Amino acid sequence: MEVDTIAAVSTAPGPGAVALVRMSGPECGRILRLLAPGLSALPEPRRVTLVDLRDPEDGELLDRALATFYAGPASYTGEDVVEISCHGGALVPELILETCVRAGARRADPGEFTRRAYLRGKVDLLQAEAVADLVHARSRALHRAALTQLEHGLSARVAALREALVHVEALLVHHIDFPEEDEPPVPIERIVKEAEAVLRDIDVLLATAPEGELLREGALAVLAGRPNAGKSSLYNALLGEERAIVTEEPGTTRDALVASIELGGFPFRLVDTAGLREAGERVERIGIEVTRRYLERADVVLLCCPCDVEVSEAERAFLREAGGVPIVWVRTKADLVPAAGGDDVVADDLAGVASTVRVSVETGEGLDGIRRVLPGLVYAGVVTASPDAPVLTRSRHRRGLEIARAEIEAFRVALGDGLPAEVAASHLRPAETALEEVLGTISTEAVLDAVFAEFCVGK
Ligand SMILES: Nc1nc2c(ncn2[C@@H]2O[C@H](COP(=O)(O)OP(=O)(O)OP(=O)(O)O)[C@@H](O)[C@H]2O)c(=O)[nH]1
Ligand SMILES: [Mg+2]
Repeated sequence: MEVDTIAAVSTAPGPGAVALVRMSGPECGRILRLLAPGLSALPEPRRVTLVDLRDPEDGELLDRALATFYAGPASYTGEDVVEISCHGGALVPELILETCVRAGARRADPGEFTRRAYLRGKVDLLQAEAVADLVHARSRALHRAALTQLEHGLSARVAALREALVHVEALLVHHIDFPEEDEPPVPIERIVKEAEAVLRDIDVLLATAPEGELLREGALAVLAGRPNAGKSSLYNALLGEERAIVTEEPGTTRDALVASIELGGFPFRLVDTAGLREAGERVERIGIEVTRRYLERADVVLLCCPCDVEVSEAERAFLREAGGVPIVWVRTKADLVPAAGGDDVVADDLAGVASTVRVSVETGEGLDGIRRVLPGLVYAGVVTASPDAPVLTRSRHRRGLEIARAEIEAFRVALGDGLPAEVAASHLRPAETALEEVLGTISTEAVLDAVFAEFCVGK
């Protein structure tokens, strides 16, 4: 395959002590030598070398930097790679990149290094995705899932599922045309059992998908309640900064505010909303409408009500009618009421409530309780799973496994209905294909474009 040499600044733009310029492709060794005329030969692979980088046209010094040459296939992309650690900032890395481009390299597309690593078999598609997740991770939970995926955790599981299917197929072939004098045919029941085992394993993985997909976006945790309940105060206290305006006036918050936050190692999008009430002027009413929309999408709701007021009928109804979404019943301003007092709701009202917490932003009481409670309510499966259990973090994975599942189920039903084994067998190939697509052993340009589009340039 004819490949060109790509180059990019792999570190984030902006001031920084050090930046990395990376090249991959057949020309990168030649380009390095062109930029570093002091080198009498290409540096030994994987050996960091101090070089003066110069503009080949006028010999002007660009930077004094560290260069490392990796000879393919023992490199990130599998091709020859050069990495230049230079001084950071807006100018130096860009100047070096520009010089590499003038010397024959092409500016890399987002994710192109990892795409080449995939195309050369250095990583599978799941590992390539894990690289993107690792770079974007804002919580320890996604960090852990990405590392597991990078270490082949998910790939190994999906590959094992595929192997198991191939085995089912082999048994079936044996069942269909065993030679007379050989062992007797494999009983259909055994084949069904093996197919069912694969279904169970797929279900275990699929069960991780809802939480796994949330790991990448962050679960929506909505602070709601009457005006003046202390929602914005709690929002600020959890974020550790004064992000929302707090006043003693009811109806302070109008627009919903969203912030990414890690609670107990898990990612959340915490939303502060306009207090719920019937009255209020136009802007506030619009704000309340926005609150309602957030409540419909919430993964968990923190319903706030001060300890020093009586719980309203509307609040009781909210608690009782809680749908599928877990609700945390938060009694705010706990400092105003001595520990035991202030709870006038009854067990009946609390039937649908997942957890109750008393908080005070004055004393800090209850804040840790919220940090502890929320991950368990949204990410229960991931919280209790072993740390290196694979998790499905993308709809791409889920869809692939769902297709495989449906085909295997159809296979099982067909055998159960006594259809000829040859007919049932027609479901196994599509199931295998679906798993191969998840792994990326087979892929289309469209899938690759979608996977690598979310990468940054230089990765
Ligand atoms: N003593 C005490 N006062 C609090 C506490 N939390 C909030 N307050 C006060 O309660 C008032 C309302 O607080 P906010 O955080 O603005 O309440 P809110 O629910 O966001 O109100 P709206 O945006 O109007 O719906 C302010 O005067 C806060 O200082 C608390 O834990 N203890
Ligand atoms: Mg507010």
